[in-house]
Amino acid sequence: MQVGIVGKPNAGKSTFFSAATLTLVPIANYPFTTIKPNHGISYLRTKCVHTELGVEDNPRNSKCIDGERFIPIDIIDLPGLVPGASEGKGLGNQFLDELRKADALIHVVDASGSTDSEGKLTQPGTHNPVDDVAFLETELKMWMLRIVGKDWEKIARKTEMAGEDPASLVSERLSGLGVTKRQAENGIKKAALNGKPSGWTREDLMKLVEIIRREAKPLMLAANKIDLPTSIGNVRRLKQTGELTLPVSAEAELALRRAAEKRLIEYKPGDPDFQVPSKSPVSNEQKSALEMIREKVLKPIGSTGVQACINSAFLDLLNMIVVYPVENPEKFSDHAGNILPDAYLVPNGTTLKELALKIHTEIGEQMLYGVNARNGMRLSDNYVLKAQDVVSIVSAAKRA
Ligand SMILES: Nc1nc2c(ncn2[C@@H]2O[C@H](COP(=O)(O)OP(=O)(O)OP(=O)(O)O)[C@@H](O)[C@H]2O)c(=O)[nH]1
Ligand SMILES: [Mg+2]
Repeated sequence: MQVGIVGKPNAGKSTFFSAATLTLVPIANYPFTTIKPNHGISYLRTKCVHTELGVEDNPRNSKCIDGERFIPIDIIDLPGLVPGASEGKGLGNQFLDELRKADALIHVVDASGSTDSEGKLTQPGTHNPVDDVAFLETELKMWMLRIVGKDWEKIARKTEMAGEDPASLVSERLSGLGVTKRQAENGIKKAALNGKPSGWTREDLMKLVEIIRREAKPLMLAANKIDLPTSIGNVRRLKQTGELTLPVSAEAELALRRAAEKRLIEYKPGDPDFQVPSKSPVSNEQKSALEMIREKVLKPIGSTGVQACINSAFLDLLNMIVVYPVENPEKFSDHAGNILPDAYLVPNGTTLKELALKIHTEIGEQMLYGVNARNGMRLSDNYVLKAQDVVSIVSAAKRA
């Protein structure tokens, strides 16, 4: 699974990325600091079931720290986009193609209003961040339009002659972006495009890609720089756009994670607070900087918001759940005896059979039945998985 970080320059995308991945990337208070995309690994955080089941676990595909399961996800930080990027302004939108594989997007917005629409510093509170939401969505739309609309009339005619349906045409053109035929069908219906595709205008296509973008690349807002006083009112305004919006201080998260890495504090991504161990080598200066984060960010918003965004991107935007497949339902283990080895992120609505196929094609194809490891009850292959399920799949196929 992959999430893309987008937004105008100087909004804090790379700070968010660096905080989420704990990697070093260029960060600076001027536009276009990032000139090529950064790829990294971050983690979705969820309560691990091992505590509830009363066992010690040996995670393989994920990590378990203090009863919290961290499941790896891919994250990409893009160079900033400015209004008119689709016509080549700024760095243009040449990097949007990097988002082809992204399942969801986090739009990092400078909620403090201290950077203008091109990311240049301005008096805090003077820029309205709501404007950034509209322009970014326009750029995404133009990106998709460019892909779907190239030689549209000619290609649409050809497919009409071949008797191919419009949804196949649209989904084929956007298949590189992971757009499915069902999404194309829904889009065509919602955009009320009834006539022949060769007759669809640019406006028709624009309407269509806007709808498809919302489904295929759902987006949420990270209202960043919440530590600055001008952000507070703007978070409310950003929420009014109707987009899922969470308050964030990427800078605070980066500072806390770096401090934790140096063992100055105890802190895990997503924690509501940090602790200073008695033997911590923290200086007075560091202590007061950390205290400031506590007062300005952790206390008012409950966390720095970075982990909350990553979780929300998968659990809310993409409506996914975490499940734990095991081989031995009594021991909650795999064949090597590792307890609760894997945590899988799957779309809500996934059946046991679909999970089995995801784990291994043959195991899925030859699946006999499943077992709910919590109570030993048998589950049929069309059982719809629930969040935090621990399930065993019994198959005629042997595991390697
Ligand atoms: N106060 C405050 N400043 C932040 C926060 N996050 C980032 N910044 C600052 O915002 C500036 C821009 O940060 P970057 O992470 O480089 O921004 P970007 O969006 O990646 O910018 P480009 O790469 O130019 O597109 C830097 O000076 C950061 O220190 C935050 O949560 N609070
Ligand atoms: Mg950057």
